[in-house]
Amino acid sequence: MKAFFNTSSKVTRTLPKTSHTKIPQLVISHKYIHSTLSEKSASILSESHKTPDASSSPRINKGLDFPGITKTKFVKDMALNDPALLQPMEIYRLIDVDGTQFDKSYEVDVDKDLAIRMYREMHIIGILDNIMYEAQRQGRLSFYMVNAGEEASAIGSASALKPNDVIFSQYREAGAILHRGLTVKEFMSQLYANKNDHGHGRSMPVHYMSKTLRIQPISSPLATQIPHAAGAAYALKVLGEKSGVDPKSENEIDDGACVICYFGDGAASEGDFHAALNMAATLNCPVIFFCRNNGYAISTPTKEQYRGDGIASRGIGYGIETIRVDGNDLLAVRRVTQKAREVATRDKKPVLIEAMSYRISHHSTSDDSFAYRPKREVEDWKRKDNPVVRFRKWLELKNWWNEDEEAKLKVELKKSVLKEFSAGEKTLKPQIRNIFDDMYDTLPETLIEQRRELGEILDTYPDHFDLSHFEGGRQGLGDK
Ligand SMILES: Cc1ncc(C[n+]2csc(CCOP(=O)(O)OP(=O)(O)O)c2C)c(N)n1
Ligand SMILES: [Mg+2]
Repeated sequence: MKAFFNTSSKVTRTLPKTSHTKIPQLVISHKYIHSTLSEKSASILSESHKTPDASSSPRINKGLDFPGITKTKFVKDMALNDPALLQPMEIYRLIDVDGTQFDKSYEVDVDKDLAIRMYREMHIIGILDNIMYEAQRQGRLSFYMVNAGEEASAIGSASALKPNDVIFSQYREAGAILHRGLTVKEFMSQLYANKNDHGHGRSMPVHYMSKTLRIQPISSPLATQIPHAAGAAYALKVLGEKSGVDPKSENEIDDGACVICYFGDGAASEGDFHAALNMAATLNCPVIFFCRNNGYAISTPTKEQYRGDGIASRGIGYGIETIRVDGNDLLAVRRVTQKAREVATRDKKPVLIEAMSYRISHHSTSDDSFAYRPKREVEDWKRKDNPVVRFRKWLELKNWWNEDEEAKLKVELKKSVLKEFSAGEKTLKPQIRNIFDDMYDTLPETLIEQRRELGEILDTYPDHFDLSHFEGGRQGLGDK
């Protein structure tokens, strides 16, 4: 056995001395395989991508063609493929931590209006987070999840989408939802489960949705959105859905709509993730899988979640074009998502993006992260690389932003978010009949019976059930 596994004599432990160490131009590609395997394996692969030459290919000489793999060679040297020898996938960065342009080869396609809009959105999310976190602490809200540290990933990616692209989100992508057009009032209606909530108050806070904006409802069980997203993308392709933009106005071809599916590194540990990626790859679904790798799944750090090269390496394994991006760099995220969108819609196939970031906040209001990570680690991240500060530095270098505007913006936004907060909190809850409605087209006998029983209980014990906060009060049950 020992001899069988002892391959060290055949394998050198040095990493390949190629150009892989420098940050590449924007390439979303299976070329990762070439750039990450040991030199020896990479050369085998690149040769195998050439048109097979019957005289030099032992496989063709022997007339063999295994159906289960793409074309490769037979070798005499037996060696295990050791992932430790692979170069980790690089991270694309466009703007450096100090706000200067890192990838100077690219002309940023964001004008002042869009830049300021996205910067405002980053602040709206921050203010929303602060207010709602405090509201939960004061017992005015049951639950909340903060987005801090991931504003750039959410807003940058959403800015690359077209109106008919469907958004499937996990829960920490409020920035994407805001950018798509959900108003602060709508956020508050969902958080307070009031009568204006699109979900009729049935879900816990942060489960946003909007049919008109094509934002699918957030679902608590992790990763369920990933196969749904693959399926939705397949449907868009089959139905030939357009992107929703007048091609003439944008001076471009409309290759159709796609799906973007957000999920965390932890969700990528679920079986649904694997099923979805394989389905999307084999059925050629136009879906952008957008993984936010923020280092934690609640208290489980990524180093305890997996041994491979993050989540990106899994895309390659499924034959999906993949790119890793600096998730704290809004403009880099926008650019890679534009590229991913182009590939997904034009070539009708999935693309995987892994956005590297750090979860600054506790997981949720039910979590105290200092029980499992040092405060110092969080403070370091906040200080050294904050996506909002990085974007602001870029804006300032362009002379599009200054101290005064910053101060004014914060006051203005806090005022307007607080206004919606009070209004949302005071608005009546939906009619109580909503707990029975919408699951079935016509209410079945069993549910009619349950509704009748509930009415009886409410009538028997009126002092125990204060229905004054629900629209229509007792009458809102709709049983009489
Ligand atoms: C199927 C399932 N298992 C466990 C949970 C509990 N849970 C909620 S969020 C979470 C961590 C998810 O981490 P990640 O996907 O990395 O997202 P992040 O919170 O870091 O943004 C877990 C384990 C759940 N909601 N669903
Ligand atoms: Mg995570």
